Amino acid sequence: MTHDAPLSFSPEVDTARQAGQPIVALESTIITHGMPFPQNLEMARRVEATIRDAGAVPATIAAMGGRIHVGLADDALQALAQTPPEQAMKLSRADLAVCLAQGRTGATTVAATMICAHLAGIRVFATGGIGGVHRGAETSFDISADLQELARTPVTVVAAGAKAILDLPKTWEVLETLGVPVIAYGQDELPAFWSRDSGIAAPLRMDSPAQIAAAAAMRARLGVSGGQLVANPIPPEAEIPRAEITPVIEQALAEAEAQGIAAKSVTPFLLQRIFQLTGGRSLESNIALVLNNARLAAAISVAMTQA
Ligand code: PSU
Repeated sequence: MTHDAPLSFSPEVDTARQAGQPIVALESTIITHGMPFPQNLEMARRVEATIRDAGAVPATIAAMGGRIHVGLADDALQALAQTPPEQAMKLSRADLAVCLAQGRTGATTVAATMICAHLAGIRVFATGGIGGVHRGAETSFDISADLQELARTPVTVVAAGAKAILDLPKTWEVLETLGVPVIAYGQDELPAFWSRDSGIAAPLRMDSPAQIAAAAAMRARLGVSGGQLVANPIPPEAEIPRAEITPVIEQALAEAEAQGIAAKSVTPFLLQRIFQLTGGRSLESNIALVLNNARLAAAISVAMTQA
């Protein structure tokens, strides 16, 4: 590799790397901008424990003090969880280097976490839901950099689909155009974050971690750049059915528009508003789906190291 990235590994992740053990990358924007304190901290700890229970090592990623931290000690996780969103940069491909060069604190989105995971040699990453094409993108041009990153960086991302606040059909269209394999796990339809179904047929379906690991390995052998997206449906007991969540999403979107919320603030605003409108239920679902994705990502990383 030709890069000279300022990476700092936690002792646990460093040991795992040297031993060739399975590692799962985790993002930090979900902690700083995606969930309120203290549920964000509890979620982050439970996700890490879930990955360890499944036989892999968790590596939560964040930028601090001019370095990319890969694996956070519990005190760093706590500090991050208590950082007000306006004090942590929400990092994507465009601003990761700036944050590091200025020694600021930054939380990594899906796009930035993929870049950092790849630099660290980690091939699998678990999150909640990726960013995508925002509703009204035909006039706002608001499309998450997550999509472009999936097309460039060879990391398998496990998510419960794209967040249902987005324009899901347009999001899948863009991923198809970009050549990103979108794999529904264990069902024929794409999931829709809080809901298991979206009404949209999945382009690809796989039913085991081994199949997903084999697909990533073959892509590497072909020299085809980019990652793959595994769309893992939320467990049935935790879902909010589509008919119930749709009017809530529409209300939150209307409020965001009326208040002129734009750019990086849109997703955090909508998640927070949907949390209020559902009396906290959307957050419980969000945590359940992240844990479910962590379990699958760990199984994929185990399958990759066995291949
Ligand atoms: N998954 C969640 N909650 C989140 C995110 C993912 O359950 O908050 C974050 C990820 O970091 C993702 C970002 O990259 O939301 C997308 O933000 P935007 O729509 O502004 O690109």
